[in-house]
Amino acid sequence: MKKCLALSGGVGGAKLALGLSKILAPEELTVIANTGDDFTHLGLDICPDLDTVMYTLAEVSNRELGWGQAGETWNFLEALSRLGGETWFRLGDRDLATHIARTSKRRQGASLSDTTRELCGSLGIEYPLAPMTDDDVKTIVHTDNDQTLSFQHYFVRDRCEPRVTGFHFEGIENAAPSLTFIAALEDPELALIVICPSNPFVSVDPILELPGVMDRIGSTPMVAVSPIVGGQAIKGPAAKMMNELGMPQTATAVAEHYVQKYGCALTGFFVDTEDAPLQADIQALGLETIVTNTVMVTLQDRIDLAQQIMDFANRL
Ligand code: FO1
Repeated sequence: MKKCLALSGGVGGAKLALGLSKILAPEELTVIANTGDDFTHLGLDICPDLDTVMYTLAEVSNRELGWGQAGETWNFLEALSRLGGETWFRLGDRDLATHIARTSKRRQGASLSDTTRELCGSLGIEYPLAPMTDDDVKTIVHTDNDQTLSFQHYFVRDRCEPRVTGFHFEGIENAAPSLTFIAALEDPELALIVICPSNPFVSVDPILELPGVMDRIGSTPMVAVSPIVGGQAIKGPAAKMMNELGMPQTATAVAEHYVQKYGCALTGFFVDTEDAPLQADIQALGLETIVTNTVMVTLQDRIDLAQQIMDFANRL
């Protein structure tokens, strides 16, 4: 059996995870989501990337917003606004139920992994989805006026406007991968690790930099899908961050970032047909470079990309 471990941030990763879930059985696919975006807001434990993947796998995600649930209503937020509450972080009514259910379970002592498993069960998801860690890891954004911002303040409150100079992941040195993550990495039938098309700096790096992850990857083949197509991110601030970090906004620069940090482990790199001219440069980094459609508009796009990735694993 060829098992796959998908590492995901938010929207882009969730799309590919859904595609993989359509061609693999539940015992063949584990999805690990970044938790560096997580924060406590209005007393609620919010886990954006976990929720985006969870709602996507349950096929109830709000595809216009990229977060929360389809058909969302906003009565809670309007009522909160009337009471002078904080409304910069928009919580829809259905989404609010997830945060309240999760927070209630967490306050009773449940781990984030156990809570996620219960929520996924309630949504009818058969595929294992787990946080990268059950410990507290927070992505902190460093900006050019020597400020540090929590991720959600940077991403939502300040609309990604501050110029970034770097990041650090508070608490990561004392954090351990979740048990589901470790079990997937140590599974002798693990055939492929997929770095989904997520933000390299704030979605992928927190997952791979967790102590105990890289040394467990060992010789397991790992591929990455570029989140940059034609110099742009499909969604989110990845290209803007690359520019501010002095990197070219190209798929090649993403490949270089991964090779520099995780070199030996990376075997292949998927770029969109628009970036076919970059194939030779990326091959020169020692990566088998596959050119295909990586822009997932339809469900079939998600499935086709997932199939291309598993075909790559079968060729190894
Ligand atoms: N992103 C926004 O740009 N604006 C919001 O108001 C917002 C609310 C929100 C509520 C719940 C949730 O799970 C995610 C939410 N996000 C919002 C996205 C969130 O900022 C994530 O960090 C992104 O998905 C980036 O990964």
